[in-house]
Amino acid sequence: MGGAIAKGNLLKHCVPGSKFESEIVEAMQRREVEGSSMRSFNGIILKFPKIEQSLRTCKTTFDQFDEDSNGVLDTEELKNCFKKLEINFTDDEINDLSKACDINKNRGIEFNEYIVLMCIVYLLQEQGKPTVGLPQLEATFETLVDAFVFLDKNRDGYVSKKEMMEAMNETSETEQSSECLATIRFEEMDWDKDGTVSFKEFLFALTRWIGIDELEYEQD
Ligand SMILES: [Ca+2]
Ligand SMILES: [Ca+2]
Ligand SMILES: [Ca+2]
Repeated sequence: MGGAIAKGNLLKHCVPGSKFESEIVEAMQRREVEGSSMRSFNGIILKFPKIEQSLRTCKTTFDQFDEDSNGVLDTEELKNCFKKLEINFTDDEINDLSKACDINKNRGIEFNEYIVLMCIVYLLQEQGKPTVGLPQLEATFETLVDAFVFLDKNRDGYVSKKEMMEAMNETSETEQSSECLATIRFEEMDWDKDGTVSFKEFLFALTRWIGIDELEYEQD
């Protein structure tokens, strides 16, 4: 008895994360071959105001896609959004993406989740192809990808605490204070507390750092 019963469960255990998560890691690793134009962690922080400005301008497009104005994009609204932006994702892929980015698991994709989702779409699209249909936004997404590449020293698609320390030590004169700060920053990013920071976690932390997640929605 018992030999064949557990087959389905066994299979599940063999899959590392979702298919989608591993695609993000693979796309990041391909991009990492090109290296980063960033030279320091401070260099990334100095870009925050510009990143914030650019991301806030796409709140208008988000609101247009939010057809029933309830502050979130449900799957149907997201599908229409992809159609309008001419992003070629299958319905299944849109569902997976939506699930992966609906981090607080509520009713749909909020504005900060939309930013993360679009940046992941940008990363996953083949290079040289028009991606999210908004050139200024694409430049910002490239900056975010570039920043992650800078942090991921061993190019495995994840940022470890050691890599975060390394990145922050490169610019700081006082090693101890930067080590403490690196720990704080790392813990802010490692949302699921598994000891590594994925690109998705990095993006969510960034929307918090620049205050994008604090945008209020006018709702009844
Ligand atoms: Ca909606
Ligand atoms: Ca790494
Ligand atoms: Ca993590």
